[in-house]
Amino acid sequence: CSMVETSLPFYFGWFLCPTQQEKLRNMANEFLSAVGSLEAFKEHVGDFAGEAEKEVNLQQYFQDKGVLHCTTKFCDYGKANGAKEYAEKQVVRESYGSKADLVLTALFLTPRTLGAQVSLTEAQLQLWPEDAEKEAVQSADLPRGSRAHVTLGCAEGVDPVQTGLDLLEVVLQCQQGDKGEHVQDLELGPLTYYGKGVWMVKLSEPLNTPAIFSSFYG
Ligand code: ACK
Repeated sequence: CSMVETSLPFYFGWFLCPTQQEKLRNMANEFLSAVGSLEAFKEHVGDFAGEAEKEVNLQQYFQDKGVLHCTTKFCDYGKANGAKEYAEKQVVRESYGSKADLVLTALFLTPRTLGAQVSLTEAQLQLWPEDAEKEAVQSADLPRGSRAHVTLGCAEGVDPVQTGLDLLEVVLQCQQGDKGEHVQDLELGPLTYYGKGVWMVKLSEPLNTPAIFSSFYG
């Protein structure tokens, strides 16, 4: 009987507590101010604003995308591949509503997205879909969990799914031996330029942030 069938969410993920969201947003703002004021950034500003413009206000460039979270499985209300199987996994059911401590290890910005890199623990990887990385980059063998991120903002007209894809591109670049160009040490940590408007700061003090494993219906 279909009467008790439950509907599937838009996505599953870890949702940051309100105080942690504020803390992370502040950190992201600090990152934007620091990068935006660098001569090195101004030299590459064409990646963001087109050659004609000389300046870009990064705080205005990235638009807020709502509650800060780290997506585990995008379900699209059941339309996404493997959505039902994921929702029915024992570990997903048992973890639903439980707290996790996420470790944020880097902040990055590209002409498309602003995000934080999340380093998942073995236990957290149990909730990570097998094919999350393969689905995005078929041609490479990327470590499980390397797509894990928190979207902090997107350029106008850019969908948040892009944040994880931008992150994977950096991971791929590093895997292929291109470690980028160390620009300087910010207060947050060492800043690297990966070309094409991609900047990443590795946090010298990773941010530990409590989050709740749950789902979003929208
Ligand atoms: O920033 P995100 O991780 O990227 O959080 C949002 C959330 O689901 C709701 O849009 C993510 N998302 C959207 N489409 C996909 C997709 N095809 N694969 C993985 N994540 C997705 C988006």
